[in-house]
This record gives sequence, C-alpha cells and structure tokens, in this order.
Amino acid sequence: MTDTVVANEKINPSKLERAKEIILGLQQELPYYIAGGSGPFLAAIYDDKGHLIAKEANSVINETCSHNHAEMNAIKAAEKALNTYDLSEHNLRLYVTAEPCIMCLGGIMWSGIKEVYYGVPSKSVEQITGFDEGFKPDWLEEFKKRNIVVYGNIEVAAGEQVLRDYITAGNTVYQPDRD
Ligand code: AZG
Ligand code: ZN
Repeated sequence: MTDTVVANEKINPSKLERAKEIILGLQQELPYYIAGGSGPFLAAIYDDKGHLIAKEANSVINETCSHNHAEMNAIKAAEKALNTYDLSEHNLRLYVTAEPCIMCLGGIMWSGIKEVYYGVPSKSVEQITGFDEGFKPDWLEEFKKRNIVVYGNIEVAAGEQVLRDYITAGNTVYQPDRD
C-alpha cells in the first residue's frame, strides 16, 4: 500500500527530503534493535542545526513498562540530555517509524517538541500487528492549533516490512487483555 504524504502545513520539499532520509535510516536500523529485545518502533530527536539529541526504541517488553514507547523514551532522553522538562526553546524535531499512538500524542504535546515526522500510519500498524493505537480525531489539526508541524506517511513500504517481519518472527504483541 502506498500512502500519500500528509501534512498540516504546505509541504516544504526540503523538510520532507530530510524526513525521508532520517525515517528510512531509522527503519533500516530498527531490526537490530528488535534483535536486541526492543519493540518494533524507533524514534529520534534532532535540533534545528541537524544535531541528533536522542534516539530510542520502544522498550515496553525489555524494560517492563507500558509507557515505554519509542517517542516517550526519546522525549525523556532529550529532556535529560538538555536538562529541561520544556523542550520548546530548543526547536526540536521528532522523527518516528510509525504514527504516534494516543499516549504519545499527549507526551509530544507536553514536551514542547515543535515538529513531528512519522512513517507508517496507525491504520496500517493496526492491520499488520494487531496493536491498538487508539482514537485520535483530527490530531493533525489539533497539533496545528498548537503550532506543532506534522508530516506523515513517509517511507511507508519500508516501515511496513519491518512490522511484518516482527510479527512473522513470532514477537510479542503487548496489549492489555480487553475481554
Ligand atoms: C506504537 N506506535 C508507535 N509509534 N511507537 C511505539 O513505540 C508504539 N508501541 N505501540 N505502538
Ligand atoms: Zn505511543
């Protein structure tokens, strides 16, 4: 499935090219993190000069914490590295292999991250893996109201393949029991 790029501003070709390069790189690295016990999502935070501030994988299983999504881990690492709970003055961009879930949208909102770029859309994550990414009505518009730029559906095919491989290899789909 090839999705077209979505954005909550007029698409800036240089931002999109940079995002493609970074997200494809994250998708290529992700299998090594999975082989080491991480979950199938990877996030990186860069500053406006292109310096890498934090890069973290999902560690729900290997660190036994339901909050440990890639985005939450990367935000926490960036706040520690920069010694602040408010990242807004640092003008940071978050790049992640898949669309943020309902929890991570909240985490991003509270962090002061200025721009979000994601790979595989949630509907595709859900179809491939069975994870429940949550309800997120009009979140691109809601982020726009808060001056948070979002670009999504970037390098989708490569990201989907990593998720398929995660499932085919018999890895855990961590979920609360809803029966
Ligand atoms: C997830 N989606 C994203 N984007 N990142 C994670 O770490 C996740 N865990 N489950 N769904
Ligand atoms: Zn999440």
